[in-house]
Amino acid sequence: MKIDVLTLFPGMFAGPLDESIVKRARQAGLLDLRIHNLRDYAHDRHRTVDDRPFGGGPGMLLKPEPLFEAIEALAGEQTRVILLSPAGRVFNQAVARELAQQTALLFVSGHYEGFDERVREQLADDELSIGDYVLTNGALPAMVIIDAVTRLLPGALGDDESAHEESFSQGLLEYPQYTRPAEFRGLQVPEVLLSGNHAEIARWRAEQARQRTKERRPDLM
Ligand code: 4GX
Repeated sequence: MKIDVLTLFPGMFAGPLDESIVKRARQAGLLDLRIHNLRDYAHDRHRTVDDRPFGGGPGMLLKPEPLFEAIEALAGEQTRVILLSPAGRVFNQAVARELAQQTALLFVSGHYEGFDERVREQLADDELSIGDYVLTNGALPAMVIIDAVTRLLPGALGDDESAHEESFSQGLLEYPQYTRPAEFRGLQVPEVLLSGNHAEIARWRAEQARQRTKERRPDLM
């Protein structure tokens, strides 16, 4: 998969995407990830990317010319262009699975009060939010989505990581888990898990997952 990111803060991307599973996916050639500075597409003396809203009001908007030039340069026929903003549809595991099917993604990170509306109308295929809170810009949302999508690319996970879509793919939260020792500071691991009775263990886990989901995330049920 090819992923391009258009941002005013390319430096924020150094680190999170150079570690762990994403690092390995890039090294293995599963993911071709490139970060681009929006300011490189502004051509006036001050490399201006923002301007004041028509009609007045507080704050600044990303102006259309650098965004149009950049997106037209970076997006191919097959590219899904995705704006990051709190006004987008809320990202979740189902959206991650959908994006993992695409050939190429271009994330456009919002900043200031947002984009000139013509960018939305003319260039965006999709607009995503990572949740109902306000960040300083769309760089972290882009990284969150890239991380969640990358681990779904075929071959990205090693054997020990593979099973681990459980929580949301089954639609329930995970059951409680324990590792050794069986007793720690007087705290016992539930007897059933030490029993070796696999049918009973499976039943216990399913029931725990159901209870926990009902208690913490009834919206998932
Ligand atoms: N999930 N932000 C974008 C600027 C902005 C404002 C309005 C477009 C429209 C966010 C989120 C998020 C803060 C990134 C505001 N862009 N993005 N930025 N939550 O809070 O995605």
